[in-house]
Amino acid sequence: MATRIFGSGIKRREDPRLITGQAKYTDDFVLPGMAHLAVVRSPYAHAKIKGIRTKKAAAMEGVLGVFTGKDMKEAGFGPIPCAWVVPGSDTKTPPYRPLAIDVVRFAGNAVAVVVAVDRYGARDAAEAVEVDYEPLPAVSNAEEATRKGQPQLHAEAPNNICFKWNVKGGDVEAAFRSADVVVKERILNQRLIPNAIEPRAALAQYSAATNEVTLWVTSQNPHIVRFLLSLDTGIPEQKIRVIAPEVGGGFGSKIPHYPEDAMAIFASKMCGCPVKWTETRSENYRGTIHGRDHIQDVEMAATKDGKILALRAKVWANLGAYLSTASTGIPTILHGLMLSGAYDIKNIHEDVYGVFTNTTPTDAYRGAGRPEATFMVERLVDLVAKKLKMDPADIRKKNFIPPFTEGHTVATGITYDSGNYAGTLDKAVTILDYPGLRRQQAERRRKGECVGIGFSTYAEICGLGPSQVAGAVGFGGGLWESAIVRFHPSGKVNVMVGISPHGQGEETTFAQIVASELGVSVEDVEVVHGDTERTPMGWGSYGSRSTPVGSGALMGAIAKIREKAKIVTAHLLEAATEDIDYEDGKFFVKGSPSKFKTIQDVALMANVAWNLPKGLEPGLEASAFFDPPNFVYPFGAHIAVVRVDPETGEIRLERYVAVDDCGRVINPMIVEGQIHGGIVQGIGQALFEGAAYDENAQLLTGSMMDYAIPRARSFPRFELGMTETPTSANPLGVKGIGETGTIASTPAVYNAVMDALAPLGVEQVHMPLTPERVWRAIQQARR
Ligand code: MCN
Repeated sequence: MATRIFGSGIKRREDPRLITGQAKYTDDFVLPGMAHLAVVRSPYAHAKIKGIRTKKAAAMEGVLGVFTGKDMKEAGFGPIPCAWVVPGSDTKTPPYRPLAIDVVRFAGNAVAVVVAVDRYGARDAAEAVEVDYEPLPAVSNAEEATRKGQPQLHAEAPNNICFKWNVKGGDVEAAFRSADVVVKERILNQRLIPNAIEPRAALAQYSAATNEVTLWVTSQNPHIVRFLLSLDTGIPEQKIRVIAPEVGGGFGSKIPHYPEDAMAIFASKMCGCPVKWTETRSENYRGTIHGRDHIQDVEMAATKDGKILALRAKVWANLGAYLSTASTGIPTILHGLMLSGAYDIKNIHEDVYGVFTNTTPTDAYRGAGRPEATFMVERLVDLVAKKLKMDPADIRKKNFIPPFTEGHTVATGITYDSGNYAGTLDKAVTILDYPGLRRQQAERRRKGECVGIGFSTYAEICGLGPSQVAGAVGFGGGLWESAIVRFHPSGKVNVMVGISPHGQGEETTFAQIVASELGVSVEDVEVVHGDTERTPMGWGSYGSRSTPVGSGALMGAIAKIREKAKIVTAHLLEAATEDIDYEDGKFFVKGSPSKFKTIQDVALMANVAWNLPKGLEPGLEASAFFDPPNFVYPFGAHIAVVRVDPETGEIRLERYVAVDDCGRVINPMIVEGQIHGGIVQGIGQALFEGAAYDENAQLLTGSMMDYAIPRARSFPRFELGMTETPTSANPLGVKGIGETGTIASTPAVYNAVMDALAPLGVEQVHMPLTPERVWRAIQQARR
């Protein structure tokens, strides 16, 4: 049966294999003669490598080889490329060698690898590698790292500054001069550690005879990894096959091309056998990218009746010890350009310093840049409201960009596609019964309870494309997508896509699109992704782009299939092609719907080619590329209700209302799932999570015992609503939804807690709002 393109909440077809343990992840692959790789990592955050003694390890039973950075360099393996260099900022790109040669720059920096016949032997031998280090002073705080006299990480980056970038729109100075009120805050948008259930892994099979390699890897974007590997391994791109089998969550952390990808290939080449590396959880905490880590000094200017005039900020963005694949783009393009949020703020100025420190490199973590922007704006809007004694909902409404469908250019220079911000807030406020809730709050406050209501009305940028903009903002790749739709003689379909979903559900939604648009059942459509040899080029799944950009390519291929099907039908029914119409899987002669061919009839005839129009190519297959004309800008209103126990500092989330708008919704069940997961991750930042380093830049939160991630029992049932404001940036009018929850929920919950604590005189607590921090803040305010 044909299905609807929008609004069918069909169940995710990927789930049965995932929840019954039948899915195959990188670590599940076992190849004949496969060896295992273990990585020797620096225990110091900053040190000179005086020497590495490998003999003892090499002599251990089962060890096939022990290799250092020098060996890798001699074998022609170069530094890991950074794919994003911010234009106009004089970005410093010091080499990121997969294995450090002279100096280590963060605790966890790899210095050697051991290959052995089994995993345990490899780990034991890795411990027997002796490295002589000369420890150096280390720095982990980005602002501190820029000060004189601090340890220097890279000779080419004086004062550890990788880049200085700014965004300016309007006349900020004049706006601040004319303002009635100015509010200021120093925000520490803390470092987070992504926690995908599946840790990273890489399995390389190199053939010396052909100089070809296959790499199974935990990646969100195998085509990008192949491209970058061709630059650092010296193996030509057409001889590299990258396969991302099942990937157990990424949340951005599996975008980068990592040193271990190159190490596995190098080891396979050196040892002449397939080599597998799988991360331990503690390696994951130190060796996989982290996210956020901004120090933000922010000011907002407004009139006395609550009209926001300007936003000014200075940000120190911690990049870690080296540049990861996309790290420089996050605090600049994805953060700085979004400082208008959902509001009409005419004057904006932000200076961003990208700073090297002796910490794990940072890169994209769900939301990437937009959570840091949204928190800043949403917090400052609340501070203005507080100062003016305005209701936080009213001040937002007063400053929203009015509804628009044809594009709206904000002070940072970008053009939002469409929006109706007041629409989502109105709906959220209705779901919540806001006036009633405020009355209840007043009542409960009188009884001594600390209850707070917090708002976050966001607009975000996703659906990453167009490629022209990617080039202009320094991204070293394209941002288009491609798709192939292939009909088999039996009428069944394969769809090959360049995107690489890893939990988001496009195997279902893309099948839903094909089924609805071509009249086949969802079960007859197989979506193939995640293998550079089986799929056409694409730039991957991140930045909530798979649907806005990937569906554009899919719709292009579908249109071509329909056109060809009309030609074949016209021939078979002896009619003119322009007289053929299509509806519900049937191609028929206009006005005579009983004279028709199904897509399955056409697929059979096109494939057997017994009776086709003269000159028409056999086969029913089409390929299309889609480069969107703009990004997409989803938006919404989230409201949190919390209760704080003033005696313990414990926070209980009582209600959470989220009304989001991601344009037209393909699969509401999947969209709600994405919003749920996103909200939880954002609240993780507000209440639980935070990476901490000590004065020697040692990670103190290096395991799940020390780094708190949210659990299901911490949350009430989320109350969700939707509005649908289509975009014109793609044929289906869809915007991304994968990150909105994370972007919106952190400030909503934070603002709610601050609202709860306001009567006690608490003005600021740095995230995460752990009971201890909240309790201390209450004690301090009481004093
Ligand atoms: N969708 C829809 N209608 C829309 C928009 C989306 O039905 N209008 C559906 C899509 O077809 C898809 C899902 O919602 O099934 C998410 O689509 P999209 O917003 O395009 O996001 P991506 O597929 O590009 O996923 C990336 C996004 C990001 S950036 C992070 S980080 C993240 C996220 O998705 N990481 C995830 N969600 C995740 N979910 C899981 N399970 N695991 C991760 O690692």
